[in-house]
Amino acid sequence: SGVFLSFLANAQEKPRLQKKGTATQLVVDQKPFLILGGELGNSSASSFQDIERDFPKLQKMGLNTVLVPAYWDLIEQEEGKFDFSLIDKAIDQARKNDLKVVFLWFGAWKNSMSCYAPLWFKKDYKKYPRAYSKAGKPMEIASSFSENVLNADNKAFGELMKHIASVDQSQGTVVMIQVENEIGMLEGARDYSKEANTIFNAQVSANLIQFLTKNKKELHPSLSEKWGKQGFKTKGNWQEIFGNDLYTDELFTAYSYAQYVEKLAKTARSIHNIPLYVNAAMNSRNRQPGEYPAGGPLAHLIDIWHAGAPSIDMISPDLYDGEFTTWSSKYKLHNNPLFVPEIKMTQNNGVQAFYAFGEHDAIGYSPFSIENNSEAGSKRLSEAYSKLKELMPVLAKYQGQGQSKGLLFDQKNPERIINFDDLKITARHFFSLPWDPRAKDGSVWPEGGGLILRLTKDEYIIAGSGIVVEFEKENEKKEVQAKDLGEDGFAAQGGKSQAQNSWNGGKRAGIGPVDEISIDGNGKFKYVRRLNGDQTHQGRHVRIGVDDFQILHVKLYEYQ
Ligand code: N0T
Repeated sequence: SGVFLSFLANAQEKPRLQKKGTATQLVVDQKPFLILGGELGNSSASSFQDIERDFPKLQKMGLNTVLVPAYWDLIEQEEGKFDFSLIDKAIDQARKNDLKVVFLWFGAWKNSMSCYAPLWFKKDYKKYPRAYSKAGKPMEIASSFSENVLNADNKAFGELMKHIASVDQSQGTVVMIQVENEIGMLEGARDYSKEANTIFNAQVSANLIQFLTKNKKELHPSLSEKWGKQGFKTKGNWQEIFGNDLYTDELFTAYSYAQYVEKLAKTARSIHNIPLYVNAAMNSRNRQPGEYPAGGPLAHLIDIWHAGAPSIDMISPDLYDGEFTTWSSKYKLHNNPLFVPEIKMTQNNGVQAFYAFGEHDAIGYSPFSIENNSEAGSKRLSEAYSKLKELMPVLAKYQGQGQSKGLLFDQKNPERIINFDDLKITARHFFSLPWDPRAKDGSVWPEGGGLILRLTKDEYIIAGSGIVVEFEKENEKKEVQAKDLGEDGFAAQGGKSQAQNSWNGGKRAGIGPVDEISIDGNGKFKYVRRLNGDQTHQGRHVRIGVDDFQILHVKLYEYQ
């Protein structure tokens, strides 16, 4: 049986990424997997009791994955002595609660700072030097230019990976690793230590220039513009090649962090080869490099990160500033899949998750400090996640072919028009229908959102919460929308009625059956109930109220 067991162990394929059209899928237990996640607050995985208390709650909330810090200071309190009991506890509790785990390596840097470095490391600042501000002030930020820093960090990280390999080789509970946390330089855009200054004033590495030259046509527009202003020079120091400004300092910082991270990534790959990513604090609110963590794995620095850290699979945004559609789209790039490891916890997380998967074929979505979710927030999220769990096999099948769109609406952006085939599909916030008192009484609209998936030319899945969708042929000329009518479909008041619609001939799109469905683990649709009459505005639209999440299966037809 030993032979048989080892066969089984080898047959367990490790979590991995695979390309499908324009999408990148995370494959877990041999199947494409969407991370319906949540990240623990920073200190919540530092005690057995907390882990035991919180993980069952997370399962109830509908998560399938939890993002858990792995703290260097607790793993290696004494130099060279490693303690993985908290890691084991998290893995054990995850298995008991049917959760997958992403470990976050809080190593040399956490939000730029080195607060998670063990005390023996912090105290020995001669051996483990700091980054310096422009004024020459040493900071609580380990220098990325120090071999000693790298070796100490890399050694502990390697031990962590060895430990994970030894306990998880045959199970695949740990699905990804985040290397460090929100790397980036603060107070200024770069380190001004002696080592850093020397490299800053020396020739830019030939490897970097080669990479940028080879990928010149596909560079991020902000980099290509900056480099272009200097005439795409290929020889010189950082300022000669990229110009003399703060953003050049930032490029330099990014490349140094990326090269450092590459060493850790290689260590991980050689021990236990599962997907690796780095996360970034955003350059939002008009801040300059150094006001936000400079040189982190930000979209405008993606090429620098790719050049320095080719073993990292993706750069992932931590989103705390709202405007989810704007910020998420910056990170779904031709060369980067979207994974949202952190997002501010709000009542809108559920609809945002739908949007991320529907619009960007996201790998996952994960609100921060998830164990502290309010009761109302937990309820919304668990409803959303349970529907997304059902949708998972269907989304996986259609990912990467441009068959789905995300919907996300609020008061300011209540509408989106989508074209598939010869259809014009108008999707709106549910409160664009003036029928619900909350639409007009001054209440702040909850975000409405979901996804629309084209199964075939006349068959769609519409899922989410708080949305209303109308179908018409592109060449149809409709002057009165359902929202102009009363809830009964009759003119709400004199003056605007369907009778005003002019007609230019041609075919019209009709709504056939609209069924609420559930979906089984193999992606098979199961009828729950037929929605018709008042629930489709007598065949005028398809909708999901703001208080529920639903999956609807819609068949269309055409008539003349
Ligand atoms: C995040 C988290 C945690 C409205 C902050 C976000 C986590 C780290 N940093 O709670 O510390 O470990 O990755 C920084 C952006 C906050 C902006 C808030 C503005």
